[in-house]
Amino acid sequence: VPHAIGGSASLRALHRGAVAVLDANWTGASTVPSRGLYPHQWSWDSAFVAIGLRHVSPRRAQTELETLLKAQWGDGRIPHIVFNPSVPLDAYFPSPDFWRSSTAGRAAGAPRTVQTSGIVQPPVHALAAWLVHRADPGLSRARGFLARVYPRLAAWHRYLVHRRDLGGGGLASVVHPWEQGMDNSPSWDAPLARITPAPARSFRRADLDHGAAEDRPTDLDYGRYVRLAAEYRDAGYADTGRTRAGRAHTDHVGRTSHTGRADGFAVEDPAFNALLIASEHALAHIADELGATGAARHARAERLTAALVERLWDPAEGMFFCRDLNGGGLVPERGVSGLVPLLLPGLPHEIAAALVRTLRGPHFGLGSTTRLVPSYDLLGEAFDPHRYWRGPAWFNTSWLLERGLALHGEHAGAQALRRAVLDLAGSSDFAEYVDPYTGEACGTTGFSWTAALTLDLVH
Ligand code: 2M8
Repeated sequence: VPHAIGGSASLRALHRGAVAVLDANWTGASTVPSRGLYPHQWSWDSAFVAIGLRHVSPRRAQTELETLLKAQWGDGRIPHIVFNPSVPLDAYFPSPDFWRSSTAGRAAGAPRTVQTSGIVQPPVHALAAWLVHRADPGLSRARGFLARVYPRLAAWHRYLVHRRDLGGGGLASVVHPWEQGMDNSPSWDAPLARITPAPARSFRRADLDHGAAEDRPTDLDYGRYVRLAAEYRDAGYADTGRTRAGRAHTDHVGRTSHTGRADGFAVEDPAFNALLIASEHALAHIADELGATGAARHARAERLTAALVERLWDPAEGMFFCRDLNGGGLVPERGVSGLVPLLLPGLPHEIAAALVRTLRGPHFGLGSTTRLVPSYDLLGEAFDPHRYWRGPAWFNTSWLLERGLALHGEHAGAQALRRAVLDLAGSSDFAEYVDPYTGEACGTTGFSWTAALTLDLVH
């Protein structure tokens, strides 16, 4: 256990508190992000949870990932939510009767026995599986953990690289803001503006039973989320014909096409792709460990890194941006997503250095005006220190950037960020997110990934 952070007694208390949160949110086979607001299993939450749990129970960390992977679809996608059948339908919206995975997702190979959503989340899983293995290789080998998860993780990456390369430039696209995980980021405002919202009376927001309205997305945002998800569902969760170019192609080969209007949502996001790349490197390590060779996977990860730089890097701004495939071009909003590629080992040195400068500069203020990395540009017109992914600081993104800083030799910066994560996780009662200036807790408390990533940084 490291020193500092107010001494080892408070570190021990922090450790105990984090373990208590994860115990309270454990359902027997997986962990809910939060009992009230998010009472099911979420995909990238579970990956972060496993990364923390491996320090206290490698067995439970393995189970967390295995439970998620059991809900994988035949086409390789890992659904963003796996529903707990014992939770009442009205406890979370959208519920299984909205997604109708086992019927609407049949052609895409949705499982029959478990209900899931039909969209995905960032691919942190192979990275998590590798870190979980390394925490207790003996247990992992005895249980055949990697041998069992490897084919599923490989199918997941195959799905993203082949079925989701909607822009044709080698990167994976997201087709819904919930897929990228930063639901109401200002980066989505322009691509979402084209979407006609579903009428407010057609759904009921269960999230407002648990979270303050001013900390959450707006009703207008939700109308658009619902419209996009319903359209994807009604198209059988198929990934063809979702961009202008894709639709023209679909028309040409004579299949039933949509109208040819660019009314969908298809975005290449820097964090989503950076996590795919980090996970592809992890998959290479897993292949090596299993006696195969990871070389082809490392090479693929390098190709993806080159595509990321080619398509999303802006040298003048010193950060990555989202590419809107239907609106054409980079979205000029500075989101924390554009800094996350710092965690990549294969990043050119000058890009890593520029990202560190941007992180410390006026837009993110790390080490000067902010305590943790804000989710969005402090100077941006849409900045709001309390509203979800439009400004507040989240613990998972700071954890990712702490790794990135350490990887690129910024040890003092990494250490300061680590200390800030631990301080604020403790003082906010493991909040979902915090005001980036004051550290005041927002959203729900007792939030699983905050507790799990705290554990990871305590160890
Ligand atoms: C938030 O997203 C869900 C929809 O997936 C919601 O708002 O209901 C996001 O913060 C997402 O990144 C996270 O995985 C999820 C559960 O913690 O909550």
